[in-house]
Amino acid sequence: VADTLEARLGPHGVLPNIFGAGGDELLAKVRGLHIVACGTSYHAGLVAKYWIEEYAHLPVGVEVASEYRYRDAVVPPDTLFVAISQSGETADTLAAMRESKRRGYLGTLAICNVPESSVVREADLRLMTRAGPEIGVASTKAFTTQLAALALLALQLAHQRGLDADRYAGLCAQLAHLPRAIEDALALEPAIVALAERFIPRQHALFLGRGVQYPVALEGALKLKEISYIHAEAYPAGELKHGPLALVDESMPVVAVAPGGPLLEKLKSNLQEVRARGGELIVFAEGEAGMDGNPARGALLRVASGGDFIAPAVFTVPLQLLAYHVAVLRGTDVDQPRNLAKSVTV
Ligand code: F1P
Repeated sequence: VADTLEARLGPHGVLPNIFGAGGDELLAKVRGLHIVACGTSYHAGLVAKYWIEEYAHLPVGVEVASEYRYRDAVVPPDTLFVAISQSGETADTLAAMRESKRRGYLGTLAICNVPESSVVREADLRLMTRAGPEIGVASTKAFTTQLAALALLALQLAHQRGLDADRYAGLCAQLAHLPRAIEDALALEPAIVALAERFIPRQHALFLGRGVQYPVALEGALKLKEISYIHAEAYPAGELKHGPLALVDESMPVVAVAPGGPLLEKLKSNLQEVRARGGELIVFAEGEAGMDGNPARGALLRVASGGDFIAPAVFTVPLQLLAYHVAVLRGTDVDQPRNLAKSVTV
């Protein structure tokens, strides 16, 4: 993540033309974005939607690439097509980008880790994530570096659209702090090893998030599925009562990723619903969120978010560590999960 930000985020904000020659001019014309990606990269796109809509007030659509090209997407004027891909060779993402060229977008932007990849070569603008080689099949540093790159995009768009200067400076300072905040999150590892034990006898787990932490819950559930083979699903916590609550009993671990701001109170009341049904709550939170009244059953892991803007990238790390340690304890191959390929090129 430090490499992703280096020479791109200066003391006064995002540096000029980090998206390529003419990039700033093109971004200044953008009136909306369509983000298309697969798997983990799709979850990064969902986080970017929250950021760009909140800070730049631009509408953002996010879609899995495997669906995008098989439907007639409506493309409003001056929409930017954004492809996110670690490998830059994922067949669905590449095909979606090629299809986008027939659909009248303002231009295409690739957020990618491999400079010589097809997605990068064919895009008008590009921002390399500089994650280095991904050894494992399941994306981990690919995701956090994609978030860092997308945060730069959100800041640039917001700045161009007149975001208040103090707020812009505050968000830039948070982003500059992200590498350090991730180091602090990595230091939670011993506590996470202890948490992982709770999942060993389990076959299922629910992940809950709210706001920008909902895509982080999706990513946490995906990591657990991919490398430990525990069936995990993620929901926005407010959706619990619309179905998934029926699954909750004392054998269901429920992992909650607490948001900052007013949504925290909303999450707490959602967690009461889980507690009332005997579910085992495992809460990742900045403070005491959701654990008041019942510390006996469940666990609280305190994460220093470094601020609401960078919180999704920071909270991802303990969830990745959780999936990793559950997989190690269950004896699965964390680098090469069964049935999966690093790059899905067909
Ligand atoms: C997309 C992806 C990864 C996942 C796995 C299969 O790849 O779904 O997120 O971890 O490796 O492919 P990419 O387009 O980001 O390379």
